[in-house]
Amino acid sequence: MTLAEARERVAVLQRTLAYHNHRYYVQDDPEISDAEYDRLFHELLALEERYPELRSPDSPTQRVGAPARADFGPVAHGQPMLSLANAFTESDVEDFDKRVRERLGRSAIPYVAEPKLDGLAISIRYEDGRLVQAATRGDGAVGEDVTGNVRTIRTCPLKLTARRVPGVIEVRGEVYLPKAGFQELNARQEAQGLKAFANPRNAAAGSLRQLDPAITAGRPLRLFCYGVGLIAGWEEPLVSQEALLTWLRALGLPVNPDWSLVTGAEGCLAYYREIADRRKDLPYEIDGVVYKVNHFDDQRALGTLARSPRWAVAHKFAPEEALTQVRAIEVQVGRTGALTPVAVLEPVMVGGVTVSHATLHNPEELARRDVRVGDTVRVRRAGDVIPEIAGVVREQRPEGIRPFAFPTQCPACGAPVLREEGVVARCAGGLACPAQRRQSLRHFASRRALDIEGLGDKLIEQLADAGRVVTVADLYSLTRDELARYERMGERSADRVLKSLARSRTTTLARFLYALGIPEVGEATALALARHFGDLEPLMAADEEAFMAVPDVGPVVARALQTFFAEAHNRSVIAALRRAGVHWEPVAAIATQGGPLAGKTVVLTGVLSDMTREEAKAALQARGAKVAASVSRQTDFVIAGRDPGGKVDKAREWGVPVVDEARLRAWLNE
Ligand code: 9MJ
Repeated sequence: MTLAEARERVAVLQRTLAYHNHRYYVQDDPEISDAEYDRLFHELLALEERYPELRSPDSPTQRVGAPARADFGPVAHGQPMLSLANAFTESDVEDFDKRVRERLGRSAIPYVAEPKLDGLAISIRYEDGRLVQAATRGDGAVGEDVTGNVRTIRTCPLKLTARRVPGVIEVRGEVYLPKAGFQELNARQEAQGLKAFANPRNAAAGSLRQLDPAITAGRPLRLFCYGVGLIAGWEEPLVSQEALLTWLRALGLPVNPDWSLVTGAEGCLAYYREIADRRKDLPYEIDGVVYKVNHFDDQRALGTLARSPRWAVAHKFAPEEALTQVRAIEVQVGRTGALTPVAVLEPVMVGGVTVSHATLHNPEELARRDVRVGDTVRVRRAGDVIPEIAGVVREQRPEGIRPFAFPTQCPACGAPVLREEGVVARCAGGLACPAQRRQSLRHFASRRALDIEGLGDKLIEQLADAGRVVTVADLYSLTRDELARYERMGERSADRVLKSLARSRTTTLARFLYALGIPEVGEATALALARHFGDLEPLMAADEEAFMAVPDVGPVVARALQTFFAEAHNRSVIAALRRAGVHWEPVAAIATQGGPLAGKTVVLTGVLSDMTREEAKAALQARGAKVAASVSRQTDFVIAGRDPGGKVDKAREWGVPVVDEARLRAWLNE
């Protein structure tokens, strides 16, 4: 090869590798296998070694690691984002209207009726007409920052177009994928060999939670606005939902045109029927309609319950059903060995989504319904939930088919199946069962547990089946060379897994407890345990009674905890994890890093009911917050107790979010 030829080849390789790097790290959507990438990479390395003058600083061989990824920091909503109570029947709607009439002491109530989009609720904050922040609903008080992604939604204005706009406005709406966009996206996913999304809602949610706005930008997301939260710097009163929708449009925001002003329950129900008729022709997916009392002074008079307003209700469409045949019944093995029967179905469309599996919950439920292979069944899907079998069409049962015989041996390992007092059937194999091994590894590595990126299903399956990784502690002895030899792996993937494993060694006690996969212990319980005991030693030394002293831990969970920690095998896995370097800060010491309060400037005002101002101040500072005496533009939140006084008015004027004591307590407990 001449120098000229080498120069040309190096240029091609550099460009090609840069492209595939971007696909892999940034788009999370590789086009070529790791092995192919490694081959190209090594070809380039060899050429650059032979001709050092061709090695440039921006060559892929000179780059270390992947681009940094943003995260979804917390955003406190200036006004809570409400959710809606549900109505399922006409009489539920009549009851709703009756309650409204009685409370207001009037009849013939005007309502605004709107289609209820099946998307993702969002709050978008404009300051002086410019989009400054967008957040998901979260728990209603605090959501996740998705500004970069919302900015890519083509129908979402970055700047309000009206001549006069409020100083601050939080616009509330729904991000969704139109039906056509959903089909287009899924066709693209499939063409690229990626998994199709089950429904438009999932697709919209997945798109909005992309770490790279470039990906979100490629998704055909849309927005409809239907409400407001905080408004500041705006003198004109808003009198009704009808006026609000008109005003939002005038500001340049997209508003669904299919709303209508109706009167009384009768008007609501007529609207419902009309929309139900038009549903399949609408360009967007809906799961019902919403009725809102039109006048805002009536809304204020009615007030809001814990999470949802008394002045609105979501009238949901009935779940959709379809008939299909049961091809097979499979028994899946969970991480704790629980066996779940699942019906494998002749694929069928249910409400616009293809369904091929339905859960049968547990052996008792399966026996009660007597679902058999070959049966014709009614499959039901309501909104987001996992499809289920609503019933068997007995008249269509073929002759001679037998009831399903629930296995007495685990289908994955052959160990005996134990039937516990309740309804659960469990494989007795423990970690000798490859299916349980796989599931416990999957759980351990999952995002909310130790978050080991790159340790995917395929790799877990190979590691577990080869017997290389039996307990989760074995993960930490994996080497680069060893990992790179597994199917679909390469040096790059091996490095990624090792890097994530190294990162996972530093964790929190709550995550660690959750990751252990103790039966009955979910994230919330793990957190409560971590807070109560502070560290692992006192927790492992506790007895049932001591566990019961933890908030929300009852006898069942206490028993499960004691059984788990009494088991010698579990203790040895925990010891091995610690020897491998897995560690955390004792809980009381968690202070200034991360957390919703780190680096925030807050102002306290009013009387707090379960701590003094000084105590609150110390607790806030311990979590990295700065506590200021007065409200300014730099203030992130005002925390208001009883009788708060002028600081809250000042906050509203500046558009600074005001949160209550319950929110403060939640943050302090985080
Ligand atoms: C949807 N999902 O289309 C509301 N919604 O109002 C409409 N949601 C809502 N309104 C108050 N049209 C809380 C939620």
